[in-house]
Amino acid sequence: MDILAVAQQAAIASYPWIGKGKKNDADGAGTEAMRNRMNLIDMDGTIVIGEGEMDEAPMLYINERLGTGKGPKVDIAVDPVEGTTFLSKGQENSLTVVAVSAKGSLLHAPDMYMKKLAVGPKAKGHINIQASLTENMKSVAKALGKDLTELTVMIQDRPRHNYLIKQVFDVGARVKLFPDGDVTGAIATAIEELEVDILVGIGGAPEGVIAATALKCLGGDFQGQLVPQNKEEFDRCLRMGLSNPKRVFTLNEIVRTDECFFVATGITDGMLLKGVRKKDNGLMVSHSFLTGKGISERYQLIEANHSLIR
Ligand code: VTB
Repeated sequence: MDILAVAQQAAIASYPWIGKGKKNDADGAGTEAMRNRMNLIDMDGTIVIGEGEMDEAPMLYINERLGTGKGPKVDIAVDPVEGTTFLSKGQENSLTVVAVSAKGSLLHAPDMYMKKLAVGPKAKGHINIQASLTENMKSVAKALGKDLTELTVMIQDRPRHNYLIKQVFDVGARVKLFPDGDVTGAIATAIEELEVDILVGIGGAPEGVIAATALKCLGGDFQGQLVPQNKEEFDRCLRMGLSNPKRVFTLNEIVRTDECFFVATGITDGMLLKGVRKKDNGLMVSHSFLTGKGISERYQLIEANHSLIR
C-alpha cells in the first residue's frame, strides 16, 4: 500500500502539468513527490533504474538510497513520468511506474536502447528474440491456439520498426501501432481484454526492466537485448560489468526473483488506466494497476479519492 501511495502521489503531482508543454516541470514534480513519499517507507531501498546517473539527476538517481533504512532491503526501479513528452502535449498513455524487488535482483540496465519481445502467460516459453518476428508470431499463435491472422502485435510507430510491421502484414496478422509508452504495450500482452498478443521493438532499456518486472508478476514472458548505438554506449555496458553487451537477457535474468511488486498509476488516460481527474469539490481521483507479491489476484485495479496534497 505504501508503494501504491508513492505512485499515486507522483501521478497527482504531475497532473497540473498535463498539456502545458513543459516536460521538465512535469518530470520534476512527479520525481519530487515520488521521492518524498518513498522516504517515509520503512525500507532500505536502492534505486537501480531511475532518473539517471548521480551527476545527471538531483533525485532518484541510480544508487540513491531511499526509505527510513529500517525495513527490508530492496531494489527500486522507477519512472515517475513514463512519457514526459506526451504528458506535456496532453496526449494519452502517460503513467507513473514503480517496481520494487528483492535486493540485488534487478538488471542494472544502462540508459540506452533495448530490443524487447513481450508476451502474456499463455505464450510464456514460446518466444525467441533472436529469431525473426515471423517465427515468433507462428510460435505464439500456436501456443495461444489462434490463427496467425488473429494475432495482434503492438509496435511503437517508428521508422526503425518498419521491417517488423512488414512481417506482421505479410502473414496477415494485425498491428497496433502506438506513438509512445512501451511499458503499457508490454503489460497489455498479459491482460486478455486488451487483445494484444505480442509487444516487439526497440525502446528504452530502463523501461524494459520495469516492463519485465510487471510481466514477471503477471506470469508473462519477456526477452531483451541491449542495442548500443555507438562505441561510447558499448563501452558503457562494459564498464557496468556487462561483458557481452549484445547478449540476450531472459526474463529470469532481468528479474532474478519472484519477490517483486509493480504498480502503475495513470496520469493521462491510456489503454491500461484512466488518468488523474480533479473533481469539482477539489478531490483528486487516481487509477492504479497493481501486481506482484502481496496482491491476492493476478492484478488489481484501484480507483482512489485523494484530498489535495499541500
Ligand atoms: C522509448 C520507450 C518509452 O520513449 O524509450 C521511447 O521505451 C523513446 O523512443 O516508453 P524514441 O527514441 O524513438 O523517441 C517511450 O515511448 C516513452 O518514454
